[in-house]
Amino acid sequence: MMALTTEDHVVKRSTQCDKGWSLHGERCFRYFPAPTSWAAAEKSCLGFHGNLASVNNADEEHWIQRLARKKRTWIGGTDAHQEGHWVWSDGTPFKYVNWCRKEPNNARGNQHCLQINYTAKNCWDDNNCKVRKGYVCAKKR
Ligand SMILES: [Ca+2]
Ligand SMILES: [Ca+2]
Repeated sequence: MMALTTEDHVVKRSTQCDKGWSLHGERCFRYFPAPTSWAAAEKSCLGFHGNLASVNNADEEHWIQRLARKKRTWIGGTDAHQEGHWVWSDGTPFKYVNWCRKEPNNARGNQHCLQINYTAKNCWDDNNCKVRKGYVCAKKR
């Protein structure tokens, strides 16, 4: 049996994702289908040393849409800290957006978390954070 050097391990880690995670760009992504509140989903992602996914461009969004099988899914956007001020839980600047028409509408004054794959257009909606749905985590590879 050939012994792996430390260097081999380093190379492997830098080019691949952990089992169950998929590489896209510089990050590893994973879809979790179990219905989960937004806060519990973020906590789950933190447990993997990641966050709920941020989306920075249309290419990344299409990747995440497919990963989530076009189902309504939590990702890392939230305006819970300040109404109307959307941030990503991983600290990425909130620049790219794909809101559905008339969204975010903060319905009933109680929608502070971002779901994707909303309506046939697969656009974004703000929803009640306590609603349970699948989620996508992302972390640096
Ligand atoms: Ca809101
Ligand atoms: Ca809404």
